[in-house]
Amino acid sequence: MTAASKPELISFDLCPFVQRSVITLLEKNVEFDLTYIDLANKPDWFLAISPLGKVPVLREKGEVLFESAVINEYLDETNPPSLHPADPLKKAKNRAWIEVGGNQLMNSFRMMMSQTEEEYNSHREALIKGFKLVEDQIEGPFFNGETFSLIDAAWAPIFTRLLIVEEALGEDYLPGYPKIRAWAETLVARDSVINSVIDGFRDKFLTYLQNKTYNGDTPAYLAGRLAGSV
Ligand SMILES: N[C@@H](CCC(=O)N[C@@H](CS)C(=O)NCC(=O)O)C(=O)O
Repeated sequence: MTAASKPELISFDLCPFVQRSVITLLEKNVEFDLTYIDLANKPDWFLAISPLGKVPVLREKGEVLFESAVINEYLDETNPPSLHPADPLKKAKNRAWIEVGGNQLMNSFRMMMSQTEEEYNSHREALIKGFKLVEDQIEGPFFNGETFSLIDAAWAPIFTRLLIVEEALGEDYLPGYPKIRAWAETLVARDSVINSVIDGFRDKFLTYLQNKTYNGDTPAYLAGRLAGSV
């Protein structure tokens, strides 16, 4: 592959959805370029190609792909062997649970961005409830057993962030879910997951949460709890 034909992933440095695609590219040993943008100040060229104004966007062969799950399916099809289970029913179920992973990412994001303790507790409850049905789906050590799959790439970014915040706050976001806990720990220790985030991710992520304010300069709930932890 020549340098000019490398796929280009448009990214924001803390984005979990981008991380899903970076993990997939790394698992498949695909050479790629990462272009970072500031989501608070989206460049015109990005708005001109991104229908939803969201990252990740993959530029490939002069075309534009968006939506992390779709990008990952494309990367999977074009870079065999597939990271999906071969059985169509199992594959379909994996895709459905990838969708649940997107939902859980949003639940954890809402929890972390909460303005007040009340809001935080309500999002925390939704997050923990959202894990309930997943617990019985995991074969371990990965979702489908011994083999790393696309669904593992989709869920790993949730655990990258949750485990950092758990450790910083002394929280437990996986109470009574031993299989999810073991799955999370397996995923965050994997090379492709470790290498899918920027250097110093932990501190940058905690600093981002610490600096979160609302109504001008009121610290968000976790910003208050995390004060001084980085
Ligand atoms: N469903 C999308 C979600 C992507 C997403 O929400 N990206 C965030 C950053 S992590 C974004 O670009 N937000 C910008 C905005 O909403 O204006 C995917 O899976 O790719």
